[in-house]
Amino acid sequence: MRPTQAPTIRLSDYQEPAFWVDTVKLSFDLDPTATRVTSKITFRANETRADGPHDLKLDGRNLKLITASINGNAIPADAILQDAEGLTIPSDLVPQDGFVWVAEVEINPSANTALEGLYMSNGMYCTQCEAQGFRKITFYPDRPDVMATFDVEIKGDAPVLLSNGNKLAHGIWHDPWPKPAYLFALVAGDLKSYDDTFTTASGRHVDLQIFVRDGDQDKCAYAMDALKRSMKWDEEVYGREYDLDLFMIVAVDDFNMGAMENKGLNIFNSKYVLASPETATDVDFERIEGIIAHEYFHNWTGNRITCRDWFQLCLKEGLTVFRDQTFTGDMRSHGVKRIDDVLQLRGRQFREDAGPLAHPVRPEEYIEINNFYTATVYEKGAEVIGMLKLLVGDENYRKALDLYFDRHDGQACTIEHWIAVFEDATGRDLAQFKRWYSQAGTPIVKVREEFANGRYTLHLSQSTPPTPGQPDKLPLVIPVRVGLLAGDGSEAAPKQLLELTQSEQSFDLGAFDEKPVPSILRGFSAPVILKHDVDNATRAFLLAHDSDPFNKWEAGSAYASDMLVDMALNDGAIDAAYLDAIHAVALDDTLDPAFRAFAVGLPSEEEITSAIVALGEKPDPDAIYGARNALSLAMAQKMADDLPNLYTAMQVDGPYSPDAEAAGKRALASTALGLLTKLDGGKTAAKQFDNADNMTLQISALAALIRAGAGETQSAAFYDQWKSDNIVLDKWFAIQASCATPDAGLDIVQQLATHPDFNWKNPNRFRSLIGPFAMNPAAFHRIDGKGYQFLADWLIKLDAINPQTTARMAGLFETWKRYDKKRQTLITGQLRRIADTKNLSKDTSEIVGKILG
Ligand code: 0A1
Ligand code: ZN
Repeated sequence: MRPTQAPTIRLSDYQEPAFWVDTVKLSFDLDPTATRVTSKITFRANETRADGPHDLKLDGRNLKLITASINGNAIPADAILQDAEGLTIPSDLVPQDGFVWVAEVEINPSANTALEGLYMSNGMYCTQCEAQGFRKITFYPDRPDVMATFDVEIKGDAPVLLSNGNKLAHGIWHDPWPKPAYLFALVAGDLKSYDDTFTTASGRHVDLQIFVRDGDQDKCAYAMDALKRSMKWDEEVYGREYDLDLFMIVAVDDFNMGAMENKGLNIFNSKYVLASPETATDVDFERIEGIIAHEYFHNWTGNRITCRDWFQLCLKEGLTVFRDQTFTGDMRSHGVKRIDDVLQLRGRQFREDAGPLAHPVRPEEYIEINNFYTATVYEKGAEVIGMLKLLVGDENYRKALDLYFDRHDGQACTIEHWIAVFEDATGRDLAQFKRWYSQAGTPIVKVREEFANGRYTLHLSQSTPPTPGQPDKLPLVIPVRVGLLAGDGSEAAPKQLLELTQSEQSFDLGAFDEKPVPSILRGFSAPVILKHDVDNATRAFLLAHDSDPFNKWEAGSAYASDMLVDMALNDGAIDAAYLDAIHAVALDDTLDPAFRAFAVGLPSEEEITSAIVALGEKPDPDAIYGARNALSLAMAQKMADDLPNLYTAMQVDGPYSPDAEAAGKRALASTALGLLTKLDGGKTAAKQFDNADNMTLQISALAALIRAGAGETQSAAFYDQWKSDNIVLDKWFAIQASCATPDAGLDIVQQLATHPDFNWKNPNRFRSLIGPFAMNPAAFHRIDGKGYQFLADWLIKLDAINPQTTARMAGLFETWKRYDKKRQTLITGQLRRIADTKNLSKDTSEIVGKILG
């Protein structure tokens, strides 16, 4: 492997800057290929840095420097040391107690295909500055602990000229809240706005605006409603009010991530804003609600209190994800939301934690920070907050958060500050708990039950497997929520929270007449792998009786998973008792349809693969695909008489509404449709497709047909109907790649990659084809290695124009060690080919290097 040239940045090397910044004035003269940016920056000495005199070091990439001055004195060109990463002005030209820096630079937004800094998207100017994009706009100490107020003037022809803060005049903006440069934003273009207002708890009138392309205004109502609900929720649940006169959201089509929380001017990937019943599914509506909330919540957790350095990313992301998850639970159903979140966590974060890219929630080193916007930082980061809340209790959690906002408003903080507010607010020592931030890997908790002399005891042990760079692990504080069920399914004792802090620990749970059935790790109270030998009868019992929705679902899911593993590895048989149990759940009208949809949906091929790997076996993607198909066919046959009724009962009358209840019904109807399609040759699905008046019904019918190896007519009709709507067209690409049968998959995606609408330079379009294909295990892991070659070809091509998205997608190869020798050789061959590519970005080089180990 080619050694990477880029330096490693370490948390232990953190040093405050030599100069702080108080104010920034920016003036933009917009031009698609030659935008001029003038910056006037007031620097102040950092009194704690007595190790001077200090040079002035400013970050800057791809900038053409026109002029620079300090306190009005032009700096001679030969006194400026400039390289690819920035410039240095020697200390003798830098007044050490503070000075005003003025510079003019020229940049080329049209040439910016990496979508970091200032770039063009469909004729509009927009920015992305997190993590280090501001340095592509002008020279600056581009680090989050440097916080300043910003004044911005934008000159350009566009009718809409936006930046952060409050609007003073057309193109003139003032942001009174000191912020790091990564929260800077600018948007200019021919945009239309969808407007509303919000009055905060203390009576501040806030104008709300969502900016979109002309014609898309009628797809903003849901996002606006979600925004208003988020604003209210943050006031009610966290006591946090909005702090400007204006809150704006802009939808852009070319965006590397989901959305960005720039102060007062959130920029969104258009697919997470625009929604109508005809174009967006129930899942899209829920995601839009969650992401709108997430970005809005950052106003306090991220913007008012930001991160001292990028190692502290989880300080804002873990907390903000936790907040958006709670919000969605409050808006919909906590039980169902928890199942969904854990599925994501296991599918993405456990996978990451078990492979070569494993890293702690607070990493200690990186080469490219953009590579650390990971499931571990975000999702495991949120789990850590959830555990903390569970351990200290709801009231103490609120007390600690109040203290956090009081104490640190306007500051750039670390995890140490965060932990300290909990220690100070609760008096609890969190030194051991803090290991969750530094120790990578998913802990394994083993359970042994003992019932002796009428007393019931749980013996728990914990261990965390080694991860790269961390061979030895210490015990963590693991909150284990436990319920005990009596033989009739009732709760035999009040539920308890056990705190597992040692490697091995026993918990005497009291005296009982008969051995209770434990329901362990209720609500998935900690992000661990639970190992507990439970027989199928107990699983069926828990599936029928557990009052905890998560564990009720988990019992059925584990039952199915064990069976599928046995089928895939040993040609094992289908257990009739499972079919009985799941049949009963499917028809149980006392249960929420959304819950039933999760319970009846089988574990994914990815989940079955992980379960096989956990047994130390090699997964065979075809056998897994076959086992899953066989079990769902058996389920369909078992429920044959009831499926049509269930399907009919779950139809929602009246105009489409994305609310949780209607969405839950449609989710169960779609599960039923998937099973029905196995019995009726696609008749019901074809009918649903023809009659669908909303995207949820239309696409679920198409998916069922494609999975059955059919649906060609419908796919063509879908394309014709939606070819001018990019967000829907992405779905068309994705559904064909993800639902393709193993044999057909590669041909289909190869053909789609030559489709005139496969505009691969657009990250959404690229992801919509390449991602779902690589997550379709039996199609991707073809034994001839052509799936791997396809992915590698596209990663190499994309890296030349967009390193960030390429690096993220290179992570699709992270599981190569799970597979047999032949596949391992094929995958590593492709990884080496990528690594050896000339001028490979440091983003992709870091990821591929780590995956290869
Ligand atoms: N902070 C944003 C996501 C985001 C992160 C990185 C980006 O570029 C590297 C862009 C956006 C969020 O959490 O929503
Ligand atoms: Zn975020």
